[in-house]
Amino acid sequence: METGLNILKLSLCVSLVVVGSYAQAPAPWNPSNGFRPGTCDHYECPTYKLVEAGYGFEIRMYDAALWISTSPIPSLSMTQATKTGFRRLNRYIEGDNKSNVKMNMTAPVIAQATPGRSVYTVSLYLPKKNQQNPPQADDLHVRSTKPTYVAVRQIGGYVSNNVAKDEAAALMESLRDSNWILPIEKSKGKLPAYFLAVYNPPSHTTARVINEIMVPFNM
Ligand SMILES: *[C@@H]1O[C@H](CO)[C@@H](O)[C@H](O)[C@H]1NC(C)=O
Ligand SMILES: CC(=O)N[C@H]1CO[C@H](CO)[C@@H](O)[C@@H]1O
Repeated sequence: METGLNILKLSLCVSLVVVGSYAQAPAPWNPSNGFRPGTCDHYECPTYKLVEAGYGFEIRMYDAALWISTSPIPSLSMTQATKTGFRRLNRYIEGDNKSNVKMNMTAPVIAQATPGRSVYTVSLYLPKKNQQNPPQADDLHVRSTKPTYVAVRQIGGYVSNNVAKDEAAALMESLRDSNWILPIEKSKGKLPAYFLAVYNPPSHTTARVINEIMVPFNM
């Protein structure tokens, strides 16, 4: 009896470990439905044209945009750095800036990994209304981006550092046989390896979690 119970406990443990590791593995390559993240129905998001809804990936062409960015945040965890950065950007949006201007919250919050270093830059899209004259802040930078191609993979659930890395690898794998892989490979080194885009603010616990891995590239 005692032994039977222990075996039961052990098999329960093993199956939990197996379920746990399945939950970490990237989802299979489903055909992209080309839908915009739902958060963008309620918050202003950077605009783009859908170029291709592929199998496991989406190619988008983002319009030129203006962003407010933190300085590089040293952290061992991309998720932690994103939270720290978001807190500062949220204060900026709420009026903690040199012009004391309050803005509307936007989405997504974007974390950019720096290859080979444990530092992350966290950025938030500036509302169109405030792009003409973005308020300055001592410790934040206004950055502009040119129109950019981006390969995207949508992911649900909590994103740890390892999930972000695995999903970025899965995105690249799904692009392997497409015409996009050549320009992506050619852009490597000139552009950051990947971004993590987080669409639901930390205060939204009920909304379905959608995050995106983004690989920018030039044509
Ligand atoms: C926020 O967005 C609403 C709706 O678009 C707009 O009416 C309002 O003026 C905006 N507020 C600010 C502070 O920009
Ligand atoms: C970081 C920064 O510049 N913060 C300023 C933003 O605006 C408020 C209100 O004017 C100032 O008190 C902050 O110092």
